[in-house]
Amino acid sequence: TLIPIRRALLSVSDKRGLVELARGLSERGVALLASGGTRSALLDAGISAEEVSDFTGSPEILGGRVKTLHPKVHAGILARRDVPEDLDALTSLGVPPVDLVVVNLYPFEQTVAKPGVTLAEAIEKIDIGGPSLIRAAAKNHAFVTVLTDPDQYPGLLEQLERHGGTTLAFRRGKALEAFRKTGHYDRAILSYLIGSDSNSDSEQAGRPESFPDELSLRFERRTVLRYGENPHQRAAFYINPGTSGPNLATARIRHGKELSYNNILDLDSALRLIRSFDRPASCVLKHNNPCGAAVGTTLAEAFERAYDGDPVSAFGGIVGLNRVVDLATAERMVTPGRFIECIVAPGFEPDAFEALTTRPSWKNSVRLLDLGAPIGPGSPPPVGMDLRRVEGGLLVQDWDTMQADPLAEGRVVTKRPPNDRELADLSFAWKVCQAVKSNAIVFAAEGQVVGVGAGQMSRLDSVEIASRKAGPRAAGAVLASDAFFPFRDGPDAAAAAGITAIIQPGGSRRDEEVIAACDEHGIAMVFTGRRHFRH
Ligand code: 93A
Repeated sequence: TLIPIRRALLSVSDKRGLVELARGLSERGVALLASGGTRSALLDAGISAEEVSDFTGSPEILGGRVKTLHPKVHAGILARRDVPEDLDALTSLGVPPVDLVVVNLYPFEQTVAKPGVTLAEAIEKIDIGGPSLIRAAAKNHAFVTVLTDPDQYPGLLEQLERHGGTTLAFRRGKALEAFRKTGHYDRAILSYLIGSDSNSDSEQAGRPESFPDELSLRFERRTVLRYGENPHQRAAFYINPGTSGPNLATARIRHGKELSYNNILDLDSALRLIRSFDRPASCVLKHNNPCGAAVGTTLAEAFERAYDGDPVSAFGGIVGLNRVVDLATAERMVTPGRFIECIVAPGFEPDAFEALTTRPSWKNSVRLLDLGAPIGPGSPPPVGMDLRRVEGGLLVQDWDTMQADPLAEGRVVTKRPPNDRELADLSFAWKVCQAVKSNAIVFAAEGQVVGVGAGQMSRLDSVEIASRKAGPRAAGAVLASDAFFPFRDGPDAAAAAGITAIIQPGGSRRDEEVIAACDEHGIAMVFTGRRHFRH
């Protein structure tokens, strides 16, 4: 599998390292072939190379649009060295095999990143010959070596020094890199062209027909994770580079071990929950559902009441906060008997950071994630769209966002309207409910979650779980439901637990029956007209 290199084709835009590489190849007796600009650069350095146009007998034409696109060039790269017919074809063309292809592409991304670049300028930077050379060499990597980046040059010279040729493992590695590069290059062209499309009809925007055929958002691998949801699953975390937060790409770990797959999922839900609140707010996540959430006059109070909502479940939870963590809040977190796995917040005061990272029982296990940006209803909306993998495909939808004031669009449907205290709690519970898995039921009182029923197949079961969690605290509390009640049994169970007001989207065939049940129980009910399923 060791292949010596006798002839190399060089065609590079980025001329870094070119001269050193060419000199190294020349010294080892490799014949060099180069496109116009590349050859000039070599001649300037005193290295001789044959010009591609002399090799093919065809001059560069169309202002350089066609310079290496020639059967002689591609035959020399693509011929299988173990197929006699391929070798015969080379002989009859009078073409020697090319064993090494060194290409880097027109700088498309750098060009379109410049302000004021025109479409025509961008299009001229779409490299055609370069990717063809790269893909041909990568396809034939059983015999041919392809280099696509100056950083790879020293490695090649080392191979030649050590083995007198390239190993299959080396060629295969570079071929993978090559296809990664050309794939990335085409995606960059596509995103640019989608972004610069001035024909998009504004009336069409948002209609399913106006969805792009391909998704243009870029994903870049941030880290390989230890494992996925379970230890037998491999996993990695990909981010959208260049976004402005607050999100998990802009957030930075300030302390603690690396995040796990499940940590990241929980942190995402924590951010979704706290971003709905203006007032100091905090939540505790377990298995991607909030077991506690609260607002307060201070952050310390909000945290205390969030943790206290269900202190048994909260142990080992993920805590989200929408204010910079101060010492008072940190001290409540490190209270003996409490344990938190991750804390995400817009920042940490130095004394709070100190308190959270020096306690012996804590410092090795807690992870502190700094959002580096404020979070709340005024934060920039999430970028791109919500993507979710299914076997054989991908589901794409808009992010489920929360209205700044859900009550503003709501309508009271019962005889008794909610009082001011109930209104405040309904708004609070509705915002929390958006972050709970369906069927979602949230009981809340005085800006504190007192019971949650999550992920049940029957809405009634969720009500019963929430009321069991709340116990006596359900008396006088309000209820939020992420979707309509299909029957009156849910409100009946809520009334039995002591619930005095309900917020839900409405829209059931049996709305009348459900409203009548609430009127019977003296419950005040608001329809929001907006559903927040979360699966
Ligand atoms: O315009 S092209 O797509 N037509 C070609 O046939 C072609 N062959 C190589 N651009 C082409 N290239 C690119 O030219 C290479 O990918 C490289 O980026 C650049 C090197 O040109 P020069 O050697 O003239 O500086």
